[in-house]
Amino acid sequence: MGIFEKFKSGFKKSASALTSGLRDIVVKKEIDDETLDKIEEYLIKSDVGVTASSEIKEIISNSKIDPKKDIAQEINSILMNYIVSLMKPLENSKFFKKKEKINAVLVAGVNGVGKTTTIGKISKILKFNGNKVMLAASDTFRAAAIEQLENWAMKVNVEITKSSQGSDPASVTYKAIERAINNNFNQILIDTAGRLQNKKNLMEEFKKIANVTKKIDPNAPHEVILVLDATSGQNVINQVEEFNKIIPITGLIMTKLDGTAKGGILLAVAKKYKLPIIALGLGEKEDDLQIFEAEKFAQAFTQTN
Ligand SMILES: Nc1nc2c(ncn2[C@@H]2O[C@H](COP(=O)(O)OP(=O)(O)OP(=O)(O)O)[C@@H](O)[C@H]2O)c(=O)[nH]1
Ligand SMILES: [Mg+2]
Repeated sequence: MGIFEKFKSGFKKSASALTSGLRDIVVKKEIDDETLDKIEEYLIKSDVGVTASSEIKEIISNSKIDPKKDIAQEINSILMNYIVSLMKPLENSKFFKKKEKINAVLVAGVNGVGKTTTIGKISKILKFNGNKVMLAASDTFRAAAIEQLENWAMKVNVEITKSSQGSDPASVTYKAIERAINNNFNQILIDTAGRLQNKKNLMEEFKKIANVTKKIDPNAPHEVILVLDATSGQNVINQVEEFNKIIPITGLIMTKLDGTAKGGILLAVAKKYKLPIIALGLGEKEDDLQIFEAEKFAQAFTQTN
């Protein structure tokens, strides 16, 4: 299976729910107000978000759709154009390119969203692009976290700096960056423990990890990536909001799009925050990461070619 097919099949649940849902609504030959309302309601139910849904409704209502054409298909292509124009500016493929200077990437997110797995997958691409990659095992909280990251380091053949469980995550981070700089690494990916966005002390600890990087390089962390789990639905909005308050997020990665019909949430996040989208997670294996491209996402989401 090629990467686009994988991407498309990963989205099957979200996309077929959406496209067949729309097809069921558009039964008449013309789009009247009742149909427009149903489309909007359906998009909101699909987690696309109120703002984007009402904009899409507006665009459909202002479009002169030829009743001789397949109306559901016409709506699908309006949806596709909408997604591309919203998300094209959010692409950031340069994230994966070779960096000349040290690039410290802090990876954050609530529990179990896929931070550690995503770091493994990202490392593989970064390394392939000629980067010398160091992982920092700064999740010292969960018992198996260090070992899990070590397994990924071994699998994709990159370095890791670790400490013992229960040690201070900020000090491991410091040690890892120092080691990376002294040994000419150009990428360092910092794995952090999962934390709920409403737990104040854990969010303070996160800030401390970010601040310690600045002691070595005032511009660090160069990237702060928030990992979001697509199966969490509307809750991801609140996660972006709260993490962003603690330290400005520079990019998003959405995982588990392979196992949910709730992929529409990415549109809602894009509309509300306009944050760069780095990549999408479509499975548990090392190659199950798609660098974000708006057209591909739109095609997969609307199941068009
Ligand atoms: N289906 C699917 N599973 C994923 C994806 N990304 C991660 N997972 C799985 O989700 C589970 C949690 O992944 P982790 O990488 O441990 O998540 P984490 O955010 O590091 O978790 P904590 O460190 O405990 O907060 C694991 O079973 C992963 O294999 C994805 O894109 N798709
Ligand atoms: Mg983890």
